[in-house]
Formats: sequence, C-alpha cells, structure tokens
Amino acid sequence: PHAKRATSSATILSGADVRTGLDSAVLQQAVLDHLYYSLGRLPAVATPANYYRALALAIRDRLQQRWIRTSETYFERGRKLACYLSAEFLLGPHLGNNLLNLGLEQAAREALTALGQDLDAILDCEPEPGLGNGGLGRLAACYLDSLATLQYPAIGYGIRYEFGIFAQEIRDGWQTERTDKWLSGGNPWEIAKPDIAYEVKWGGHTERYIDDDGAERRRWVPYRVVRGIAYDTPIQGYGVDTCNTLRLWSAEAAESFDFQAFNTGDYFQAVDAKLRSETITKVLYPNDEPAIGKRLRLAQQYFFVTCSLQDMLRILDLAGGAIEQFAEHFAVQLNDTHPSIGVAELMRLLIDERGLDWDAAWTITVATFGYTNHTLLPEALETWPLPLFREVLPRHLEIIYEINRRFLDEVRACFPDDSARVARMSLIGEAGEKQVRMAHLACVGSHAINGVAALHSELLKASVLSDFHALWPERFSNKTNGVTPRRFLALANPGLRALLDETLGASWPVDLGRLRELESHIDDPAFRERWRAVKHANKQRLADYVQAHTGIVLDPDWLFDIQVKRIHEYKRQHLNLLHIVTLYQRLKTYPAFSFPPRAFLFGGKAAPGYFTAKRIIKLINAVAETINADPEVNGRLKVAFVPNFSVKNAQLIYPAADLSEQISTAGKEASGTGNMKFMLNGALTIGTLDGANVEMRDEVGAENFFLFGRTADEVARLQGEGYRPADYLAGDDELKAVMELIGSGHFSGGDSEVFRPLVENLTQSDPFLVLADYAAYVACQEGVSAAWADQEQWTRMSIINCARGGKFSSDRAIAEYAREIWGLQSVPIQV
Ligand code: Z16
Repeated sequence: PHAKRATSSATILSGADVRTGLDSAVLQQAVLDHLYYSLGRLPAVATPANYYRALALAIRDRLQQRWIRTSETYFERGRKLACYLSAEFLLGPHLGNNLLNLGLEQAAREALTALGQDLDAILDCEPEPGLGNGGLGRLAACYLDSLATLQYPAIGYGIRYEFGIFAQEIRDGWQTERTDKWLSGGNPWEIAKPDIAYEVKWGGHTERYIDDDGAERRRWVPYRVVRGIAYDTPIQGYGVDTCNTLRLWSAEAAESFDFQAFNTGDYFQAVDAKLRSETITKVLYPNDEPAIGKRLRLAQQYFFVTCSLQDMLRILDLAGGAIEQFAEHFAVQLNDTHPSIGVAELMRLLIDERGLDWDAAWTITVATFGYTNHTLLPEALETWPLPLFREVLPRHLEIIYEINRRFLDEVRACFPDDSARVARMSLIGEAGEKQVRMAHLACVGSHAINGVAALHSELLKASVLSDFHALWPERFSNKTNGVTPRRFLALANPGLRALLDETLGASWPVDLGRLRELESHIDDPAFRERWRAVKHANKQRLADYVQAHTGIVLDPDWLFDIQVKRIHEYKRQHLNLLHIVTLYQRLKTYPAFSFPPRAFLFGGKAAPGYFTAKRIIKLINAVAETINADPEVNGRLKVAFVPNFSVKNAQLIYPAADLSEQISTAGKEASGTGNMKFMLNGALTIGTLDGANVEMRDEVGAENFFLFGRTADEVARLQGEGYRPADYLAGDDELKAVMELIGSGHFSGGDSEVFRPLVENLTQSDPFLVLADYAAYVACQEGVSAAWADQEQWTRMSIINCARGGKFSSDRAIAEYAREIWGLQSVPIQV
C-alpha cells in the first residue's frame, strides 16, 4: 500500500529531487542539505537534536506534494468537508508516525546509519505536542489519523497552545509541575499561514440599527479585537496519498502596536495590549473531568471556534458556494461542549454578518453540527456564570436567549403543563447564580448527539440528557470510541508488528478485523512461544526505561500489572493500591504466603489543583518505596510510578503489559481508550462493567476477561439507598487492617497525618465505592494469579485479546461517524 520508492540509482542520478526522493541515498542527501541550509550546521558538529530537525524537515518536504494535492483536490471537487472542532489534540511525536505512514522507516534508518546516527535515538529527540489532557484529546488525534487513512475530506481545528500539558516530575513522592515548552526548539511540522487570519471580537455591548433596506438589526460593538493566525500541520494517512490538515489558531494583537498609544508616548500600555491578546493561546487548562469556569477558558473556546467558522465561510466563498448551502459543504463535530459556543457563533455569523433571517440560519446551524458527549459526571458538565458570559460575549447571550425562547416554546408544545421540565431543559440554569448550560446549547443546536460507548450512550439517554432524549429520540446514537492501530500497535510494538505481518500479511493495520485470523494459530506451541518472546522483549524495553527514570529494577519474567491514565477518584487508582497493600500485608503476616511475583506500574497526571488525586500519587510512591525496600517481600512484589505519562512513553508501556487495570466505578468512565490499546497489544484486562470494557468483554468472551465489581445499576441503587463504607470495613478484617496500616504512617516514615485525608475520604464517604468493590477485586486478582501460573493458557488468552480487538480500531469508529452523522464520501487523492 505504500508509495513507490525510487530504487534505481538512475533515478537518483537523474536528480530524484532532494525534496521528494524516497530512496535512502536521496534521504541521506536531504538530511545533509537541511543540516546545512536550514540549520546552518556541518555534520561534524551536529547534535542528535539537529539530526532530528533535519530529518523532520526532509520528511515534511516529502509530505508537501501530497498535502498540497489533497487540499487542491478537495477544493476542486467541492465535496463535503468534516470539521472536527476540539480544544485538545494530544498528538504525540510526529516523526516516527509519518515515517510509518509513508512507508519510509527503513529508508530513514539506512540514511541515518550511513550518517553514523541511530534512528531510535533521533526519534527520541522529538518533544511531543501535548496539546491535550488525556482521553478526549488523544481520541481527536486518533480520529485525524483514521480520517486521512480512510481518505475522508476532513480538517481538525483547535488551539495552538504555547504550553501544552505540564511536564510531571516526582519530588519526594509528590507530583510537581513544570511548564511544557514544546516549541522552544522550533516546530518543524507546522507551517504558519499569516495570510489566513481572522478578527476575534470581545466584550463591549450590542446596539440596534436600521440597515440599508430599512430593516431593524442588531450589531456588536466590541471592546477589543484580537487576531487568530492559522498554523497548519500535515496529517498523513497510512499507505495512501491523502494528507489532511490540522489547523491550530494562535492569538496575536490586532496590530502589533497600538500606534495611537505609542505616539502619545504610552509605550507600556501599547505593549501590554499586545501581551494580553497573546495570553489567549498561552496555556492548556490542565483539568480533565471537572470543568472550571474561568474567563480565559471561555475566551479560548470562543477564539478557536470563531476562527474556524470564519475559515469555513472563507473556503465556501472561495469555492463560489452559496451561503444557504453551508450545511451541504461542512459537517462540524463538537468534541464535547468545549466548542459548543459554535452554535451561537454560527447563528451570529449567518444573521449579523451574512444577512440571513433567523429561521434560515437555524436550519443551517442544526444541520451542520453534531455533538459528542464524553462524560456523565455532573460536575464536569460545562456551565458559565451569566455575568461573565455577558461581559465576554454580549451578542451571543442575546442569541442564546432567543434560541432558548423558541426552544422552550417547542418543549411546552410537546409537554403541556410541565414547568419543571421547562426549567430542567432551559439553556439558562436558574438554581443559585444564573448559568449558561453549554451541554444544552450543544443538544439544541445539533442534529446528532452521541455518547462514546454503548453503555455510556444508554446512560446518557437515561440520565443527564434524558429530557432531550424524550424530545428528540432520533438525534441520539452511539459511536463507540476507537484507537489508531498504526501508532498504538504497528509503531509502538515493532516486535508484534513483524509477527503479525508474517502471519497475516501486510494489510492488517487498515483492516483490523483480520487480527481474528490469529486464532487459527493459538494451538501452535511455536507460535505461542514467539508471542511470549515479543512480550518479554517489550517488558525488558520498559524495564530499562523505568530503571533509567526511577532507579527501580524490574524483572521481565514477572507479571506486569499496569494502570496508566489520568489520576482521578472515579478511576480508582486507590483500589489498585488497596490490593497491593493487601498482598504486602499477607506476606508480612505469613512469610510463606505464595503467589506469582508481580510488578505493579502506575502512571498518570493529576490536575494541579486536585487535592485527593495528588495525595493518591504520593501514596503510590510511598507504598512503592516501602515495599521495594523491604527484604521480606523482595522477589515477589515491586511497585513503580512512571513519571510524566505521555503519548511518548505510553508507546513503551502498552506493549509491555500482561494485565491492564480498568477498574473505574461502573457508570463513571464514559468509554476509556487506554483499555483498547492494552488489549490490542495482548494484555488481559481486569475491569468493571464500565465504558467500553463491556464491549471488549463481549468481543473476547467472559472466559478471557477478569470481571469484578458492582454494575452501574447496582452502584446507583447502593448510592440511592445511602451507601455506608463503614459497613464494609466492619465486615472485613483484612480491609480494616489495610486501612489502618495506611493510616498508621507505616508507608510515610511514621507520619500518620499525610494519608489521613485519603483514609477518611474512603472510610467516611467513599464517593466511588472503593470499599464496596474491594473484596470482589481482591478475589478477582487471585483468579489472575491462578491464570498466570499456566503460561500456555495465559498466552492463548493474550492472543485472543489481540485477535478480537479489531472492533476498537478508530477506522471503524470514523466510518460510522462519516456514514451516520456527517454524510461524508471518501475522496481518493492521486499525486
Ligand atoms: C476527557 O478526556 C474525557 C471526558 C471529559 O469529559 C473530559 C476529558 Cl478531558 C474522556 C473520558 O473520561 C473517557 O472515558 C473517554 O474515553 C475519553 O474522554 C474519550 O471519549
């Protein structure tokens, strides 16, 4: 499927271009050319980082003709374009992925070897663009990969944060945050397009006026104006010539100086205005689930949404399309409520700037937008205090009031005499301080609303969006998440890739259902032996990384039990810890107690202001330090916290797992996507019936999945009845002893204060039912140990987990969005 490679030296000699040639000799020349002309370096003094940049530029050159041809083709054909609006794109490093997708890994390796460099060391020099918090941002990046690979006309729109997600360091067991200066060495992947720029208005007031036709209209008189500049990054599909665009907006002052202030001598005020404009795209907010209502965050959301919608209008105008046809040209997907101000903004653009009447504008708006919900946690549903909203976006508030007026009339017509329903559904929340409810705005303004796993979509209809479901059942659907098998299998796990290529042929990365054919090999002992050898090598690779970054030495013969994801109470890293402390306590009490040795690995960032999550990290590290240093346990238990979990080290972690921990309180994790990455790399899952775990278990069969814990229904019932964690403590001596050990200071050098808040949280309120699921979890883990003891059987289960993971390719998910929500046709690109 890969682009043809120029192999004959005749091609090289005839000048296969230093910008386009795909042969290793030309690539080598191209790297030297960029070292010299772009970096001003001679090979003798070039560092690995210099080589990284030179190779990245050489590869970008090779994307260029595909990239330009792709835009040109979309423009000529005038086909519908999917616009994925997301405040986050957690891309991960580009170079390795672009080499993979272009089929250039081997050529690049040879070229660098000829230059005395090692490709892996060069790849490691790339700082990752961490423009996202976790699952939602990474999902957006996987979807871009699939859109390009499936040759769909699509563009990603987002924010070019100068500082992405913070870098996590562990000091004395605590998380500390360092700003992520991912742009400091320059970004070879982006191209600034200063001519693609839009005005963004802020604040001020609105006023009535009479237009040329004598009609009464309203206009927005802003207090301030800034500019959004486009920065484009190529998104190359795998094995195709499609190269789509990720367009990220960066804020600049509307004028680089306020000349008037400058002339009157107020230099500092002039510079200050410039700095304030640029603040908008400075930093990613590092919170995942709970949304916090900060003015700058609303500014970020509006900023990137208006730039993106203005860009669509410009593209439509260039193509000579009629404004009435907007929804036939663009399908706009809202990745959570973060871009949902787009509903009001498209209305403003169509009415105030393009002169459409309300009804025409509303028909277009609803036909254009789709809304994906990613959470059921009520505290994570975004709302904005009304006064703040009015101050920043006065015209949008007027439009939202009018949308609401018409919408609530519709509700009253469908449900007469139901004022409670009207209050529940209103776009304006009236309880306490008045609020604009962004999820309601997204629902009203979208023709399609979806959840991200089957269970989540059902719970959405039954709980947070039940009133909307009652009104418009036809708008609701499920789109179970998926992950890209290119980055998370082919790139992350080269050992397994080689085995899959040999066993299945080369097409599996774009036809992941073919993994099923692995099942015909599970009874072949030689195949199982090779499967184990791949896993073992991956575990050694991770052990080396962990040792280099923590000093902790892990044995690749042990069971690697891994939980990596954002730290959050609902994800229950502390339940995992209670199991570890249980094993430790058993070992201390009965030194002959025996189980297969296990290495427990954790990784993940806590929101900087999330007290409990930060204390969970401290507890993991405290338990790790105590257990790893205890001679009485040695040889049976190790615990490690891998600092700064990121896309980059995730690619080392997923392939090395034997057991994947997916243990959220049922009903709380919308989908999860790490669960799928582990599965595809042959890990077995211990998990609850939550998010996409349910569908993973359906695929692999109950006998290949370690299930435990209360179901979402049981959780709701227990909490409805008034859950009392003390009951579980009283009925379980082992649990009681575990909690006491943590509270006693045993893991904190005698300090009995530091973990008191965690212990009290669990024993007094336990909002996520850790204690209620503890006994079932520990019992289930005993089943894991028993299964691990039979390595041949474990290997069979590992193969089956990979073989039945095909459903979780993001290609499947994107094909569903394209067909069922966007009405999108693929457009092959010919270079
Ligand atoms: C996020 O990553 C998610 C939800 C949310 O409200 C905000 C953020 Cl930043 C996650 C979900 O927690 C996870 O279950 C899901 O797999 C992921 O979004 C992608 O849908």
